[in-house]
Amino acid sequence: MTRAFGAGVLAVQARARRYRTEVTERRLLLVNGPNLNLLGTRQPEIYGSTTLADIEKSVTALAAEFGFEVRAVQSNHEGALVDAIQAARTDCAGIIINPAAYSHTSVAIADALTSVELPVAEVHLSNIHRREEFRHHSYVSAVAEMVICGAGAAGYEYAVRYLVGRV
Ligand code: CA2
Repeated sequence: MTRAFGAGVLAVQARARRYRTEVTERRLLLVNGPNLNLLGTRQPEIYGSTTLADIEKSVTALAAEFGFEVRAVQSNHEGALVDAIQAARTDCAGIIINPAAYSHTSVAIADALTSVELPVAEVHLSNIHRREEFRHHSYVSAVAEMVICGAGAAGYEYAVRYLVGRV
């Protein structure tokens, strides 16, 4: 009786694992941090004229070519970004993140990215190393597998190509 129950539990766990594996391999989390909701409306000389909606659409379309879904999240709030990253642990295969200003300040976001144990691609539209000194350091870069900056919106597409080839 105990054995049968035990076997049932194992079967359920095996099914759950199979399901989680399938889902995990087919979804990327795309995270954009504070003020990136304003993309395309101001400072086009630095950030270009592409809107965040354009970026989310092109990332989604490109990922779909490789059989991946995309969950897109933008928030101006650090805790909401941490929550979105934590939620990806069980159902995403990788994370593309532009942490925006939190790149330079947030140990919490870096810790969340470490804790989910997923490959992380960090994207910056501008070349942060050619800008003010305070933008030269990113806490996220230390936990990201790949970092791309200065390529504009195309940087997100490079990140998709990296992650789908990686997972
Ligand atoms: O170059 C990037 O992608 C940044 O992550 C953008 C952040 C900045 O703090 C980082 O140093 C580099 C700022 C995003 C602000 O986005 C705006 C977009 C349009 C208008 C105003 C702000």
